[in-house]
Amino acid sequence: MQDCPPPLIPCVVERVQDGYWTDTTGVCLYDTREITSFYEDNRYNISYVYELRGQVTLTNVSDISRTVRYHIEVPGTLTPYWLEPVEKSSICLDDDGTIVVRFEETLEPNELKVVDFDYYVIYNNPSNGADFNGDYAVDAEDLALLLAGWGDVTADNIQYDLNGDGVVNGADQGILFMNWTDSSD
Ligand SMILES: [Ca+2]
Ligand SMILES: [Ca+2]
Repeated sequence: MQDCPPPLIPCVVERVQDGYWTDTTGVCLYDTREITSFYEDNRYNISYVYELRGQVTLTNVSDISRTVRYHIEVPGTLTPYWLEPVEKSSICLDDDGTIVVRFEETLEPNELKVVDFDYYVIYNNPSNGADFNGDYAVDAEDLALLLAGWGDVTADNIQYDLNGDGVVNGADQGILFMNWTDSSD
């Protein structure tokens, strides 16, 4: 975990839900600089992997050289609290799970810079892989999937071979039961 850069003045953003992806368009117009962004991420569908990709355009509209900065900030509250990040590309993660991506370019008068980006965070899967349908619970739905994939491993059922011994059987069912999610309601 790290201390991420402090927030900047918020821009005008518009978000549209497009199935798995959330599409964001951002526009910041100031006297000295203009920033536009378009990106997509799966902030509302994080199932062990968070993905963020898109494009930011930074423009210096003043008549002196200046540094133009822009942040994309994704609240950690959109991530289930028990997901622990284990691997990430070069982005910042705060203690509360907030994801911050910082763009910074020093630009000459009227110069613009287009930045394409593609970032990810991989979270720990605390179910040892037994949450087959990715709904954050190991329950009867996952058990049904494992039972339907019973037998020697093929391309169709390999995900249910939790111990990797080439067969889906009672040993894998035992691992699933060990990771069964306690009911909270
Ligand atoms: Ca599940
Ligand atoms: Ca097995």
